[in-house]
Amino acid sequence: MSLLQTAQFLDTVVRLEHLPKDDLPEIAFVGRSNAGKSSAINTLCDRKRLAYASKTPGRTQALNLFSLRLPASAIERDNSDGKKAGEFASGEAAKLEPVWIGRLVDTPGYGYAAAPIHTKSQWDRLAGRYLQARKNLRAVVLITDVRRGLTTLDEDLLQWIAPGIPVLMLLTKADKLSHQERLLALKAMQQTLKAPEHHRPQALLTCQLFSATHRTGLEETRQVIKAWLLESDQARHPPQAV
Ligand SMILES: Nc1nc2c(ncn2[C@@H]2O[C@H](COP(=O)(O)OP(=O)(O)OP(=O)(O)O)[C@@H](O)[C@H]2O)c(=O)[nH]1
Ligand SMILES: [Mg+2]
Repeated sequence: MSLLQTAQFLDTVVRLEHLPKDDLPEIAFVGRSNAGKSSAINTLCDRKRLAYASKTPGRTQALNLFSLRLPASAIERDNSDGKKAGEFASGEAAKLEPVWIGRLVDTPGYGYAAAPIHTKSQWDRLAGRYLQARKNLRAVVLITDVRRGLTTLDEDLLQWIAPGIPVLMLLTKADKLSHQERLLALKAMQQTLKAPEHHRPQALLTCQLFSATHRTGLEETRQVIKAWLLESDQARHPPQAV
């Protein structure tokens, strides 16, 4: 088992004041409406209906929080027992007091109408303010449909997120393209992201092919998220109720 498979639903929040008041790191999943944010969370966590995915665009209207934990022994683990840090046998979770490591946050999608992100007041009030003001925000997973490339709204979003926050862009629904088309789309996106207007060092803005249905890019994405959470200064906390 690994970190993301421990995810459990914590809360649905429509006002920022109701977010948890601890300092655990949070990874936000953001992107256009219907891009596949909730499906990506479900696949990454190996669960069918953890986050609510739907054919109806705009299904996710609130911030949905999912807690991640590890048995204490898995945090500082070296390779001596053959397991990597953050991995553990399934029985171990039950035996040991868990340590809460952080949270995944599913956010409402943007992009119903062709207006700049900051004029969409409902999105702005909740997801927009969350992304700009939440001190727990450790990193962002930006979900984009591999067939659409980077839209103006996604570019707006990149400007919106503080420059020091790392962003992993998942080019999802990769199963909809042929192998060759996928590689071309990835290359094109890597090129696009080098443009100076994105104002983010390359190490803080990476992209990855992904498919929730075909489980493409799953392990790579899990590793990135795990590293963000376990390398975070805030990651080591005594067990606490959440
Ligand atoms: N083929 C394919 N379909 C996908 C993939 N990921 C998501 N979908 C489909 O895309 C639709 C939208 O997925 P969601 O995960 O609900 O998208 P969302 O971004 O959470 O949508 P909102 O919450 O409405 O913003 C659903 O019909 C999913 O089944 C994928 O990797 N491949
Ligand atoms: Mg959703």
